[in-house]
Amino acid sequence: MQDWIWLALTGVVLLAVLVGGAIAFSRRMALPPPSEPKALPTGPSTAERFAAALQRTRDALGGSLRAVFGRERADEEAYEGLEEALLRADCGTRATTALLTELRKRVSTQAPAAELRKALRTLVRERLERHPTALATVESGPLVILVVGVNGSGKTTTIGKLAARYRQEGKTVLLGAGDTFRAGAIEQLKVWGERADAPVIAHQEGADPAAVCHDAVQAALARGIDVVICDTAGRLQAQKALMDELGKVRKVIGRIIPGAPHETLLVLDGTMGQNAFSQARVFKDVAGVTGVALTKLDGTAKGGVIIGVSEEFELSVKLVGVGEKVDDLRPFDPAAFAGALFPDAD
Ligand SMILES: Nc1nc2c(ncn2[C@@H]2O[C@H](COP(=O)(O)OP(=O)(O)OP(=O)(O)O)[C@@H](O)[C@H]2O)c(=O)[nH]1
Ligand SMILES: [Mg+2]
Repeated sequence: MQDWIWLALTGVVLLAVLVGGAIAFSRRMALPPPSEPKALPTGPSTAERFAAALQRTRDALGGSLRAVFGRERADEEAYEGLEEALLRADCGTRATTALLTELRKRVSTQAPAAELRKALRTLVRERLERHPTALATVESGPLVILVVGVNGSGKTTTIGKLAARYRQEGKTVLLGAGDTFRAGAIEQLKVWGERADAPVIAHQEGADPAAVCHDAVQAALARGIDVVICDTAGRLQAQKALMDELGKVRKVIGRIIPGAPHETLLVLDGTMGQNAFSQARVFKDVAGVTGVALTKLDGTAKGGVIIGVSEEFELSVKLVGVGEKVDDLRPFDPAAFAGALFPDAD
């Protein structure tokens, strides 16, 4: 009889240990919990943020444009003034030429120069709308986004903000700490991961970035995550070996999910001006860039880069950074951008 009681007691204890262990294990594996979307702090609308972020660019353009638009006729001198102003705002020669050629067709030299303002606004919007500005989506399985760019352009910050945006939409997000090169990079991404409520897959400093991205995508698949965003170390477009490394990362990701990465975002520092053009040229070729995130628009008078890069490389700007905070990333909106750059009155 006593043996029977001991046997039953041992059975109960064993069962409790097993069930407890299973619960603890499943909690650890179920990352992230299907928690409610994290709301971003509500702030001004995209149009307002664009207008504020483009203040410096507008100021730089302002004086010369006022003089152009104030002329009696859209004559040769008006066009010369316009050309100078667009080049100064870093639109680049190709975009400037294309804009002026089209404007000449739309606005007669006999028309008041004031008509140029509206025509330019419409034209800039139209040209920017030629390329899709929305981020890629996938039917099923994780959407994989690879983020590349030169040192300090704002990659990690943009990843953090983007993760927060997806979380706000109710999507689950996982981050891959593919910058194993710079000291503190992994920690920085983890801080953003915590802020955005997105787990981070990381290896040691110095590890192979392709291996990290591999594990991140695998983990996202296994956990049924909606979006995986992989960080990479900053690299100069002239560093061949480092540029080639991006090719390897892409290949490894593509082997797990054919067609991935679905989006390769080139993060360009908006304050860089002309250098952004050479970055876009090399990264587009080597890393298969599908879109641009232009950061630090709030701190630059060179916002025309958006027009230039989009025109020259047929690359759409998809995201714009307008500050350092978590909600300071906006989907690119050509109408809001053109409206803010060439307002009806200034
Ligand atoms: N004002 C402003 N600052 C920004 C923006 N985006 C990023 N930054 C700042 O730019 C600096 C560099 O950002 P990171 O995200 O660390 O850049 P990174 O490209 O990851 O840098 P590396 O990893 O060193 O190559 C940080 O101080 C950011 O706060 C933006 O849209 N506006
Ligand atoms: Mg970084």
